[in-house]
Amino acid sequence: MTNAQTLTVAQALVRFLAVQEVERDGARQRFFAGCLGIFGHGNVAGLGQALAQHQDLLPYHPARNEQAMVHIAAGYARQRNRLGTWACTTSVGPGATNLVTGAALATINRLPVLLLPGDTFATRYPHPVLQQLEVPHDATVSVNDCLRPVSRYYERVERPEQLIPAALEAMRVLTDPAETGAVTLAMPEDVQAEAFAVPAAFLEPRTWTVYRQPPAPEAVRAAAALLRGARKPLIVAGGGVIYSEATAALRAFVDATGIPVAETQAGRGALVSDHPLSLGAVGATGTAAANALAREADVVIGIGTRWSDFTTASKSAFQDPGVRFVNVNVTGFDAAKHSGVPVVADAREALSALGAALSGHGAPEEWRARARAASGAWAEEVARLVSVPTAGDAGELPSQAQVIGAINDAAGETGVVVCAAGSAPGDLHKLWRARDPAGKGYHVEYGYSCMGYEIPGGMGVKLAAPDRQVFVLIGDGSYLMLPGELVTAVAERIPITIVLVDNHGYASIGALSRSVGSAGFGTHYRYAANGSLPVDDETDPTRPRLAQPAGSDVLPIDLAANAESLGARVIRAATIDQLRAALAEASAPGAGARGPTVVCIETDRYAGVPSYDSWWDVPVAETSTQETVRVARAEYERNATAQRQFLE
Ligand SMILES: Cc1ncc(C[n+]2csc(CCOP(=O)(O)OP(=O)(O)O)c2C)c(N)n1
Ligand SMILES: [Mg+2]
Repeated sequence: MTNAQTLTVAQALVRFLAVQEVERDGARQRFFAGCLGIFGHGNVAGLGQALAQHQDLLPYHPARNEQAMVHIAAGYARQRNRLGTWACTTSVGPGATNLVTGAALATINRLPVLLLPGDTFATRYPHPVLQQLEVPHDATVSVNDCLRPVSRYYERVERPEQLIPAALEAMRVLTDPAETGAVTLAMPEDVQAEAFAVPAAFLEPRTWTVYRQPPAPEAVRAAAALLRGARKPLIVAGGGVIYSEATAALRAFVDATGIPVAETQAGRGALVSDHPLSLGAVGATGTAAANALAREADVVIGIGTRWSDFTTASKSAFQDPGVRFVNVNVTGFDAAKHSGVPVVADAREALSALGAALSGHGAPEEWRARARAASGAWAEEVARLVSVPTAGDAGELPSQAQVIGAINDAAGETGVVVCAAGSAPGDLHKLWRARDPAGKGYHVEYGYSCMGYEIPGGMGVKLAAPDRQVFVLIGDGSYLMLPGELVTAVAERIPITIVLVDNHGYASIGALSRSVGSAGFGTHYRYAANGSLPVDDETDPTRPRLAQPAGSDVLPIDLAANAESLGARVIRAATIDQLRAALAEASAPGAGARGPTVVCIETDRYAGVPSYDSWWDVPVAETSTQETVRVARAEYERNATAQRQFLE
């Protein structure tokens, strides 16, 4: 072959990844910031050698846990509106299977990440190798097959030549907004180190253009006809609005039509909170404003949303018997949901086409006035919640709402809040005042709601947007899942501020447990007393408290000391004033030179933010010897009658 170079498969892959670029609207950028990894026998000789040889082309950064490194890549990709990511390399066996949770998160959130797990020998000669799963009836199976259902593209590169089509397919999927997610190229350890003649063209810079799919004219006409007849139209903005950089187009559409906007978790901040037609969060964790208008809406335009059960309040949020949906989405799969008019298109293109088709026709003035009033009343409710301590049992401790208010103030217009699981995502969804016009100030991973995402996700955000301050809000439970990645933040000097909220266990699932009649069983980080786990006392359901059996003391865990021992700078705050001072100190110029700052604060586990006429379908036991469960079941059955199927 002419114009070919002899390289190992790993060397060819590293050189290929280093020169991939992505372009949208004429702006071009490098697609892979670098490669994250943890070495073992399955990748140290192949990819490890290639990465060492080509550090100048593709920077390598060691992580501490494989799941976490995928979260770093996903956080980065989301902050970059999917126009950039990282490759992640692992050994065979446990290193590879640790990727599964990260891959699922990326795929569910439709975020591009490239996974390069090592794999067992293509030749099979030395089998079984260390950490190999042997399946007696199928020699082609390895543990990496676990990655198939959570990958949008999967390939095992069993011959050197196979790298070329595999790498090209991987790039096609990663850069396609309709297909993107985790992409896995499993790399047998012998093949990684094998040399072959690599065509020069494979190693040349390559640009992947992200086209903006225009909507079909018939779809726009059908959607516009529905909207012209609507008395109570409502927009539900999802992550697609932000990824498409369509927030200005959304605002222009709203200003022209007067249609109010409610937001999903991924779409939160698509419209700034002080816009008079911004209703904020909708659904199970929705605001009083959005939930009230959703209940009555007759035409709902979902833009870039997958309609998760949190958004639809398990299909109970929209109660108009004739409610119809218009679904603007890059994927036909999501556009077809709820029997909606499918507008398969890029969000920005669709908004401008719909705006033109409506040519000034908008929502009736009465409905706009309702929306403005609800939006204003909600802003007042937020101000109340973040300032007044909602005294629970412990009384003295700050509430999580107050913590969120302090972070919101510290973040200003350009800071980014990062969160994923626990009670904080719901509180943030409701309370956060979104101020960044591009919608990049709010980053709650709620597709997979994965405990442990917060710290590595926040690191990815900071790497993607070094000029923004990043505030990670994390519960004690989530912290304990993956604290080790703090070491990576320290090693890489990534200056993020982590607010660690200690409420001695799972406030979120504790409240959910009480609502299904199980009194917070198994959700406290406390000693068992006489063989029994501590539970909550609900004699007064408006003021739950710990039943406090003697001996069920809090565990002697010092999370601040833990963070300190991993190399982070730690500030302990006991009050909201101290928290505000700590956030200011953490954000002071030069403060982050050493890396991450962890601000620890204890909060009142029982001081929750109310749920505003919403519901989430979590089935309650149909029969039980416990009276609390029977009461919860009756309530469940009453609530479930509000569920709708949206068949027309
Ligand atoms: C990896 C993972 N395991 C389990 C869950 C289920 N879950 C959701 S929230 C939660 C508790 C979170 O505790 P913490 O971080 O302390 O937040 P809090 O509920 O106290 O606000 C659990 C166990 C999850 N989302 N992710
Ligand atoms: Mg907790």
